[in-house]
Formats: sequence, C-alpha cells, structure tokens
Amino acid sequence: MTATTDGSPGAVGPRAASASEPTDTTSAADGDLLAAAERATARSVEHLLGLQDAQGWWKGDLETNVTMDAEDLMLRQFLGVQDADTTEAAALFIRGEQRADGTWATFFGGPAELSATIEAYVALRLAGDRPEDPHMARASQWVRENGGIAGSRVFTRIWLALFGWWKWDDLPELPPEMVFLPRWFPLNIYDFGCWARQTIVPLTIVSAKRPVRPAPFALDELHSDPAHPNPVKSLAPVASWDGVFQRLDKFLHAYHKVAPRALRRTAMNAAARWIIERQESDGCWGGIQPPAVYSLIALHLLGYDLDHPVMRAGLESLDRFAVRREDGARMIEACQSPVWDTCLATIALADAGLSPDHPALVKAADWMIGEQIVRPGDWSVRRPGLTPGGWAFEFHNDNYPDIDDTAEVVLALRRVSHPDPERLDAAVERGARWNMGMQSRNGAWAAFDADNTSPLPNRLPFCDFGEVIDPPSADVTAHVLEMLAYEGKAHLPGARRAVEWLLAEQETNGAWFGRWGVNYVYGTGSVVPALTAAGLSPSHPAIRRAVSWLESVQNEDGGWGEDLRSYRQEEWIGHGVSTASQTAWALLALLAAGGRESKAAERGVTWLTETQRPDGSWDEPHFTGTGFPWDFSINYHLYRAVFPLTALGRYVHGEPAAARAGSRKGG
Ligand code: R04
Repeated sequence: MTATTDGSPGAVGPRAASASEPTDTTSAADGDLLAAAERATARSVEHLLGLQDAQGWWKGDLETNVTMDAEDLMLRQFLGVQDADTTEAAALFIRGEQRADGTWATFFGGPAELSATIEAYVALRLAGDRPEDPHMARASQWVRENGGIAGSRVFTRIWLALFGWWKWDDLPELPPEMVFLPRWFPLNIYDFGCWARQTIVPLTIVSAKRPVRPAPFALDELHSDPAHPNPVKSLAPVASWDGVFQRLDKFLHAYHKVAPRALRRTAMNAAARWIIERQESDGCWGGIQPPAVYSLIALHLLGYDLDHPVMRAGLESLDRFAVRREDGARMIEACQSPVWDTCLATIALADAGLSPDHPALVKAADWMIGEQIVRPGDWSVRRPGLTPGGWAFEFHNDNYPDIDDTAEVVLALRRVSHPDPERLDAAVERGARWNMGMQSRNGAWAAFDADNTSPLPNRLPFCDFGEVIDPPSADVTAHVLEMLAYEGKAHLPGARRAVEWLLAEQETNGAWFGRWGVNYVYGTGSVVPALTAAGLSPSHPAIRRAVSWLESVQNEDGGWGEDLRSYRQEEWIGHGVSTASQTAWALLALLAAGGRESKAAERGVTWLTETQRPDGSWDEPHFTGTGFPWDFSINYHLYRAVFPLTALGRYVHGEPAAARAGSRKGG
C-alpha cells in the first residue's frame, strides 16, 4: 500500500504504510530486537497496570523545584499556621535538594538559580537552621556573590517584603483597579494567560495592602551590600518600551499614595469576589499551587479569618499538594496531573496491544468521561458562543480546561471499546467540537485560551518570571491536529490551516519548538506523527528534514536527550543525556515517518530495551517537562512509564489503526 500524498486523511496512507507486521522482519538481528522489544513491552504493561488507581486514573508525582516548598513554609509563617512536623519534613526535602556548592537549581543537573537559592535559604532559616551552619553559609555566600536579594525575581522579593526583608516601595506596582479595565483596554486581566491572571489578581490586593509581619530574624547576609540593599538602576530611554513601562510604574507608585480610598476598597472587593468565584470544589484555585497561595494571603488581608470556609478549604487543599517520600521528606507538587497521566497511560496501553475492552482501559475511560467539563470558564470570555466540553489537567480545575488535555483525552477514549458507546461518542464529539472552537485566528492552538497574544503583559516590570501570555504552540497544535485526523476531520478547513501553520513554524534545522515539553525533541516528536496522521506523506520534505534532524542529534548510546538549557543556550539544542521519554518522542516521529526499519529507530529501541529496569519502568532523574521555558521545569514521574511504552508498542504493533471514527465516517 502506498502513502497518500494529496493530503487526504483517513484509513489509507502513512499509518497503514508504516504498520508493518511484527513477523515481517528480515534478519535474525531484527528478530532478536523485536523479541526484546516485545519482552520490554510486556514488562512495561505490567508495571503501568500496577500503578492504576482503583478509580481508574493514573497520577505520577509532579516534581518541580524547592520554591514550592519554601513558599509553602513562608505562607504558613505569614498566616501563623506553622506546625513543627510539617516544617521539619519540608526542611528535610529542601536540604536534600541542596548541592555541594550551597545552591539550589530549578531542575536536575541545572545551573544554580538565585531566586530558588534565596527562597530555600529563607525557608531553612524559618525551620531553625543557623546562618553559620556550613550548608547555610555556603548558600548565603553564593547569593551575595551573585547579585543578592536585589537580583532576585519579583515573586521572591514580594515574599521577602511580607516579612520586612525588602521594601514594598522597591517592588513594581500592581494596582487592584486593574480588575475594572474592560476587555478591550490594554492590560486588562484577560490579556494575561490564565495562570498569570489567577496569580496577579490576588497579588493586586497584596500590593495595595503592603503588609509586613516582621520575622524573628534579619536577613542582611543575603544582600550583596547591606548598606545599599537596592542599588539604583538608571531608567531606560523614554522612547523605548522598557522606558515607557518604567515610567508607568513610577506613575503607579505615585498613584498608590493618593489612590481614592473608596475606589481602592471597591476594587479590592471586586478582586476578592473574582477570586472566590473561582475557588474549586476542593478548595484550590486552578489546580495549581501559586494562585492558591496568593489567594489565601489576599483574602486573609481583607479580613477573612482562618476558619472562614473559603480559607479553611483553601488551606486544606494545599495539604493535598504534599507528597511524603520514604525518608519522611515532604515535597510539594506545583500541580497534579491525573487527567494528563490517565490519557497518556490509556494510549500507551492501547499501543502496547491491550485489548480495547480490557477492564483497565474501560475503567480509565469511565473516569475520564466523568471528568469532562460541561460549564463555561474564563476561556468563554474570548469564545462566548462556544459550547463547553473540554478536560482539565488536574482533578479540580473546572474553570480552566485545556486544549492539550482535551485532544489527548479524545485520542485516548477512541482507543477504548466502551460498553456504552453512545456515551463515549457524545463525550468525544463535545470535546472535539470544543477544541475546534478554541482555535486561534492564526490557525494554531494554545494551551488554555484563544488569541491570548497581547505583547503588553510581558513588558510590565512586574512580569520578570515565566510566561504571562498563552500564545499558540506547535506541540499543542500538533496534538489537536492528530486528534482531528483520527476523528476523520483532517480535511476540514481548520485542520488544513493547522497543517499550514505547522509547516511554516518548522525551524531551519528541521525541528519544532517544544513549549510544554523539553524541547525540540518534544516538539518534533509531537508534530511529525500529527502531520502524517493528517495525510502528509513520509516523503514530504518537511518530514524528511525532521527525520534528518533527529538522526543528527541521536546520542552515541542510541538514545535521545535534550537539556533544559536548550531554551537559552543553542549548544544544548537536541543535546543532553539520553532519557527514556525523549528517546520515546524521537521514536514516535521516526515510526510515524515510516522509519521502523531504520538504523536510528533500531538503535533507539535497543536503548529502551537495554535501559529498562527489572520492574518494567525506566529511571529518569532529568526533567523533560516544561511549565515555562527555562524558568519553570517539570519532572513528570509517569513520563518514564508511558512514553517508552507507546514507542515500543508502536514499534512492535505498528502505528495505531486509522481512527474508527474516521473510517466510520469514511474520512
Ligand atoms: C503538558 C501539557 C499540558 N498542559 C500544560 C499543563 C501543565 C501543568 O503543570 C503546570 C502548569 C502551570 N501553569 N502555571 C503554573 C504551572 C505549574 C505547573 C505556574 C507555575 C508557577 C507560577 C505560576 C503558575 F506545574 Br509562579 C499553567 C498544556
């Protein structure tokens, strides 16, 4: 069977062409590799099945960095709700993450990071560690030599200001009156990505209130020059963006002193109402830790006391973000990933050859269907007419379903034969429709929002950390396109525009940027299978260039790895220690491009079979997930179990068959 080259989706084409039967092997070496891959697949299936919760979901730990733990301790200190056991368990974790030079990084093997080191140091001091203890002295010396508190990010200095260690006047302003800006006005709250919006709305209250609850000790050892904690910086030229926003900030500082009391109060009350309306049923905000922490502080400052139901539920939800390790250490998850992990695990098990009516898959499908969000959310502001039907990443985040999870859940549900097929079909169709409605004007998809592309939020002096807008990305666009192709919708104009956008977005080296996974290996591993599913021939020049790029960056050992530093430092692009998930992503692209018999694919599969642990999983200390490129990195502990299985499964059994929906509807 030949691949289609006319761009038509459906049952024929690259999928079928590359789906060679396992018995098709020609040499003894191939046969050995196939047998090894089959054994590895079987072990990995057993391992993954053993991790499923009785309710049908999977959830691996979501590991980020010690700022989560430090901020949790600072919050408890600020609210006066510390307890010795929690403090010691958190301190144990933070100490365990410190490196020999006294610093902390924000990802495994990464460079020392000033803000994280300051926050971790402060948390340990709150836990009772003394400045003269050797591990503390090493940390403070490094901080002093690398810019001190003055060089840290705005968030870090806000935390310090709460305890009187930094002056509020030396922080950018974030006036609560912002919440009154209408949708069309620059810098209204809906110009920010949803995670930034949920963080800044509570911080407007904190910024207006400027609370100080002095801590039991000074922190002079963290200033490069304690006599001048905040060295004066000169203003950028008036005619530059930086100059304009610096002057806006100066104006807002002046305004802070004269802001009409009644207006401020009304604005803060409006912000509080906005926050409370968005509290989830389990007490958290957006399923992510930072908004929850700042919302609790803000509401507390407005007089909500600790046993107000909103506060109690919020504080209790924070405890559910804590993971206890075997050694007693307490690690805070920035966020929890059950929906994401469950759809990826379902896909992996289906790729591995589990029967579509296997009880584990049916259970997972039932659970996923129950998680579908059928009410409007913040996304409705930009798509008011669109019927809800997306999925969020977390257990509780009904206000912020995301496009990525929705695409993958739809792909996963289609791999299951459910005893109530109409129920599954209805959920899938609603999800696919919601995704189509969330397409941005440029033909691509972002994570949570449509057309969230204003350049202004990034210009605010306040926004010096992470991403603050949610523009479309290649990885999410690819996942939606792949889903549409399997749904038999690759011929629709929306899908064709996505193909064009992806082709235009390819880098000159042949790779695609990875926004939510590290980095070009993730982007390329997402885009190639989507383009071929949408009917692009494996011989299309874009696919060939992508394959060549992957082959050019394959490690000597046969695996693939790409360091997080690739987000800033070109020499790391495509390079890094081989990891299981990144090797799997590269393989997904090679297999989708018809390269099953290629040397590169065989070496990759060999790497996976040889590095598998006896229990069927893989070790993966390196972070391969991205929260914000460079600034916030994630080690998804289930990635090492799901992506290698998908890759091995597709190597053994071939690519997933063309979507049943697609064949049912005739493409
Ligand atoms: C893998 C793709 C699924 N989807 C993205 C979801 C990622 C989940 O992890 C996180 C998401 C987060 N958002 N915002 C934060 C965050 C952390 C995560 C966040 C972090 C720090 C600060 C404010 C917000 F772990 Br300060 C969306 C596409």
